[in-house]
Amino acid sequence: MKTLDPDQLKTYRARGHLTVEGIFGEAEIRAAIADAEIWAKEEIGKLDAGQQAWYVEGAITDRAVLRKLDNPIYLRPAFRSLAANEGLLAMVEQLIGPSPKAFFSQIFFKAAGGGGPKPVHQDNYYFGPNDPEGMVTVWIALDDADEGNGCLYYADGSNLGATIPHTAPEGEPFNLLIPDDAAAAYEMTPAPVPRGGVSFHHGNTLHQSSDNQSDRPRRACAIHYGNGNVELVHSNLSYDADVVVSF
Ligand SMILES: O=C(O)CCC(=O)C(=O)O
Repeated sequence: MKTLDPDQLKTYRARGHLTVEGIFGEAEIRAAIADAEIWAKEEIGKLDAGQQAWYVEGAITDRAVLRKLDNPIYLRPAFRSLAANEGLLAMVEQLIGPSPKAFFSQIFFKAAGGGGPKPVHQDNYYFGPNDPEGMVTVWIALDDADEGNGCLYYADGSNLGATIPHTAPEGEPFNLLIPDDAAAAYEMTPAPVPRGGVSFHHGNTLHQSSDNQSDRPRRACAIHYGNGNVELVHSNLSYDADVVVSF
């Protein structure tokens, strides 16, 4: 089984993120995408007005397009099997310690032709773990993600700093972000990831993604793991303890 080598661990500790290509094979990725698309069709009609504001991208075309779906690891076997991948879990344990549990997971659809941006933020501000070193986000590229279709951008080394106060735009209490003047102090570096690869990021690492103006989707699955001792003690959004999956 492939694990992270000392250089990769050093890179992660210094920059707060690390890209590893080829963790998942084409068959697993295809199965996950097929399931995500079926699930999205089922869910989009069920959303009430409040949920639509958060989950639907209104402006792309006259057709509503889902922005994201929550908790695929808990709800969908195709995604649970990605999260349970033995090699992936070994890497997660190298980064945060033993007995990982997935607190939350999300599929981001970032549709072709206008899938919206995600502003600069730190995942630890959202989750509020008792141990900031104990959380890692595993961001699985379901499509090739690059600067053209809205890959992630990171502020290298921001994992070594503290969490910064976030604010939420009027009417979007869920969209916690670093205000523009504070975010402008950081240089953001693109982190392209080929389909089937993973970008790991530390909970304090500042990151963002731009909109997708290409004609290619940029679908991804983010899994937020903590080690076995992590508890979310001061989270700024509410997370359901019943959907935590331990590995
Ligand atoms: O995929 C995106 O555009 C945002 C992902 C993100 O913020 C995360 O995985 O923490």
